[in-house]
Amino acid sequence: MGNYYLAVDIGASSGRHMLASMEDGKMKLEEVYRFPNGMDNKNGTLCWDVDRLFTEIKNGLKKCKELGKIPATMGIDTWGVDYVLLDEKDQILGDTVGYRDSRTNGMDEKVYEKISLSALYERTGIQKQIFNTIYQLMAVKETHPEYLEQAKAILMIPDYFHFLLTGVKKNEYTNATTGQLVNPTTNDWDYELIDMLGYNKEMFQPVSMPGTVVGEFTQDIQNEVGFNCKVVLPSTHDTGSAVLAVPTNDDNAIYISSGTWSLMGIERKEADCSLRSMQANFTNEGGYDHRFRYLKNIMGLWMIQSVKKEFTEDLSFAEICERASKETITSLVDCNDDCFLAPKSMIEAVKKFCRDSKQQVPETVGEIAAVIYNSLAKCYGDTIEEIEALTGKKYTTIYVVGGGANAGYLNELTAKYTGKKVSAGPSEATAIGNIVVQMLHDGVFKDLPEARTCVGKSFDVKIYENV
Ligand code: ADP
Ligand code: LRH
Repeated sequence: MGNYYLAVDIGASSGRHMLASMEDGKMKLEEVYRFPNGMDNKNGTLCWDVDRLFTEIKNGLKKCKELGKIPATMGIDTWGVDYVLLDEKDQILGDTVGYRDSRTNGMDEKVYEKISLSALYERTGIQKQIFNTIYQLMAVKETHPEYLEQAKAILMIPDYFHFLLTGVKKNEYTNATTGQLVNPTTNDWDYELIDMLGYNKEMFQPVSMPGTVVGEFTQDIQNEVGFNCKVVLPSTHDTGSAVLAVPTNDDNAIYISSGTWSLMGIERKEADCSLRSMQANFTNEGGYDHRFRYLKNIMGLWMIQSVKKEFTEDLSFAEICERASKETITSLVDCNDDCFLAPKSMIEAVKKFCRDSKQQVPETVGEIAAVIYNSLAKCYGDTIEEIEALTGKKYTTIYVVGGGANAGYLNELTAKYTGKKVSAGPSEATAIGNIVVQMLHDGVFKDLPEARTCVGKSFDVKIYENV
């Protein structure tokens, strides 16, 4: 038995500790701990409870100790764009506001007073999302300029947890790029842009690549969890990790990292920061081995997660899929409409969209879910057409990874609306991709293609075809 490697993968809807080891040339994965996640409404502001999340991280580490499975290395990934500002005593300044909070409303205009939208895209390659770190920092500058002045460090959420574990502050590259403040040619902070916007340059740490050692557990953490461990940076942006576990080395593969969001795109060696690409709303997120994820953010299963919470019946995701599959309603909504980002009621938002666009208004659980699943799949179909037009290539297979790979009904619809073959799985791609980088660091694989081949033979995938 070789080493254990631990991925702590925290998505917007849940977090989990996954241990991996190699057995007979295959990767074996074991879930040791899972906990819920979501933004809390704190006096009208949507916030992450980072203290609770850190307690959960330690709980999962204690579980490894209990099982007698001590990892050689570990790394944490989370959703992108969110961060903490730390003062000189390493205390968080203000709340840890989540990306769905409305504080960024109008912050785009404030940013464009300093730099135009197209100039911003040209120098970062990052798609405009009103919640990008660049706009969040503008909201801080407008409402609490003193926080920016006092800040000695800005750490993205996984960077912050790594700091709490090791006492070492690092800004990991893949997650840093989601903020729209990194230059895709130098792969470093765009200090000129940061200056232009009047953000405090001093708070940014040097950018570190995935595979870099952060450090070992502090003595306090060792005492609390019962062991020491080396922390190695994975691709700390969850999407960056998920795409590393797409089980193919085919350059003509399209993936959907399907969870709270659906991230649909391809991998490229160079960023496309052209006007055409900006107009199509594609982004170039930084990845492991200088591979860019050229993709589109699609609202994703957040819509299903939200209606599930509102349904009076307590149904599983599988049951919701089942109900939807029996419906004949043909109404469709535009999943990327801002009205679905953080509505008071997702059910009402979906109904209103249908009503306003003069389509049948869904009423039952099955009808509401059917409208959402069909609309997502339709959006995948439209996005493929855009990718094919932008790259001038034809693609045959869509690789769906993440929790959404379990949604069989959605996979069938995806095959139907795109006309492509759908390969679904692995559903724990993010944790696997996180571990892949740790294993590459440890010399288990010589390079990423070898790791992806191993992922392909270690985990089951299901194929869906439009018949
Ligand atoms: P995140 O990492 O963003 O929190 P996950 O990758 O864990 O999200 O994916 C969670 C989503 O996967 C759920 O919101 C749900 O829609 C979908 N899902 C998971 N299991 C199933 C299932 N058995 N059937 C249908 N959908 C599922
Ligand atoms: C998916 C994700 C996505 C970001 C969003 C904030 O979890 O990281 O890539 O755009 O969350």
